[in-house]
Amino acid sequence: MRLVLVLGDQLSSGLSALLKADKDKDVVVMAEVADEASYVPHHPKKIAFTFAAMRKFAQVLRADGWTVAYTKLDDPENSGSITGELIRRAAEFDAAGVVYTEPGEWRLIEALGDMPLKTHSLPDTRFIATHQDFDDWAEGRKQLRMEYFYRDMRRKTGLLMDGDKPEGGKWNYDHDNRKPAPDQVDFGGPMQFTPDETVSEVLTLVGDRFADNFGDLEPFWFATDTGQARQHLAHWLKGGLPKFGDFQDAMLNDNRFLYHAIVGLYINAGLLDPLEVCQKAEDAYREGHAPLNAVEGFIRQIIGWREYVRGIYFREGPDYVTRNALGHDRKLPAMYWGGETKMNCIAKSVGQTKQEAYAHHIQRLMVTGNFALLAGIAPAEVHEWYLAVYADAYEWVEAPNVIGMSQFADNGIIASKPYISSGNYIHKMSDYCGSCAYRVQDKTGDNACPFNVLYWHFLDRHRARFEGNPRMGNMYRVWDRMDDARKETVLKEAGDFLDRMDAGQHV
Ligand code: FAD
Ligand code: DLZ
Ligand code: SF4
Repeated sequence: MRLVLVLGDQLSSGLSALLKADKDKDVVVMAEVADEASYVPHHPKKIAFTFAAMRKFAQVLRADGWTVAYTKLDDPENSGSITGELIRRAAEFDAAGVVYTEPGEWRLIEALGDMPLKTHSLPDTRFIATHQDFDDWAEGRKQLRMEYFYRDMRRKTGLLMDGDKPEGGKWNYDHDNRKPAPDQVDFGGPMQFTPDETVSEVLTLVGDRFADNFGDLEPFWFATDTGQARQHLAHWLKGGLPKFGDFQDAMLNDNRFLYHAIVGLYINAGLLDPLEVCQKAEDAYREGHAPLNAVEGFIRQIIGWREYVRGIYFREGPDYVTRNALGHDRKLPAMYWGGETKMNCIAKSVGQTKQEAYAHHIQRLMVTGNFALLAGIAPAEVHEWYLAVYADAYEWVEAPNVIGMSQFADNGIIASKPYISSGNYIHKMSDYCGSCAYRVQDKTGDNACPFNVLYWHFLDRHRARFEGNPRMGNMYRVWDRMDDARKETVLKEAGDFLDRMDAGQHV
């Protein structure tokens, strides 16, 4: 007999390791372990979600006839690591070896490969593109543009295709998306689930063991099994999808979710299948329930961006997370861990992250990510923060988004130019600035929005690298037209702001 490892983000009945195993002979190993729960200080909601979903998936497997050796975090025998549990279970069952589906993180891939057991690693077939598919696509290209990769994924899946042409005649309808924040949101947000017995037990455990981690454990409302995740999806397809595209980039003080799907955590953990999710979104379009701009935009995020960033993570290798092309070395300020800040956009994005283990894409990219990049925070610290605080964060998807897309630390593999903006963009897309202690209209002075001065500080200090970038020429031309006294004031105010922030002052 062999052991079949099922990790906390592999909770899918169609997992390649399960398909390869023999239900009558093999033993499934699942383990809640200190190593996984603390390699970064995960948000307590993320830990509770993972453990609850693991426990429920073990019940499903048992009901389906599998023998499951499940280790709870507080089991006295718990060795504290995935490899430790496999070695212990191999001795217990006299197993000939371990079969597993490739984990989504180099750290674990390496640890499993180094075990003193016979191992058999299988590809993770829950993705559309294999590593080979991605490498074949990337090979010989000067620039790895997501848009072209995405078109291949559309052809491969047949999603939103009209023969060999894209539905509606265009591949990408982003032009119709990205409207500013609406006055009213007519969707009530994600479906919320009352904790059942399994979830309640986990909440007690996590509350006891991870009380010091950043993040509110309760109220806890996530779906924790496939049935619930499907109900949640159906609820969103009906009420959220039709306006998903229009308001994809908008941010509001009093609405954390707008029209977002909040499905990343369910897909990444294996509770929902990405193709099933996309197929249901396409059905909504074909039935006339949702417009093409919304459905195409949503499907692009999943078969485009999600697959693309995974391709980059595995192509670039284990050192990707240590890259720091811009040489940034500032410490992550306390405001990211809930410390007070006068910047309302940061306070709101971090505040909802603390409460929900969730922020949507533009909050991640253009508020917390933008600020970290402008301020020159060490990318490794930014990466650890994102990996810890979001319920959908696993390194294969988080690192390319943070190291690459958001912090430009991979020197432009993912982003052709840094995602930076002054306060103006945040003002246009949100209602944050109206209730901020700073004034977004002020370009300099005591009350000026810090993004306004940091923006120029960033461009000025990285001039040698970016002034030749054709997409950034305009920015440098505007800077160059400013008179010297004004430039000096901007740079001094930005420097003073960073000094005050470093000194732990309330900025
Ligand atoms: P929606 O906005 O409703 O989008 C639908 C789905 O599309 C998402 O659930 C996700 O599966 C997929 N998707 C959208 N954008 C991306 C993207 N850029 N990369 C990969 N998948 C995408 N996503 C994660 O799943 N885990 C992360 O740890 C993560 N970290 C991020 C860090 C930064 C700095 C940025 C800018 C983005 C990050 N993203 C991450 C991508 C994106 O922000 C989240 O997938 C999304 O906010 C999840 O919320 P949702 O399910 O409501 O998504
Ligand atoms: C995120 C997470 C946490 C918090 N805990 C566990 C755990 O105790 N056991 C487990 O098998 N998986 C856990 N996970 C998910 C893993 O960290 C994830 O499988 C790897 O990071 C690879 O993506
Ligand atoms: Fe953020 Fe500046 Fe707007 Fe304040 S004024 S919310 S700091 S962008």
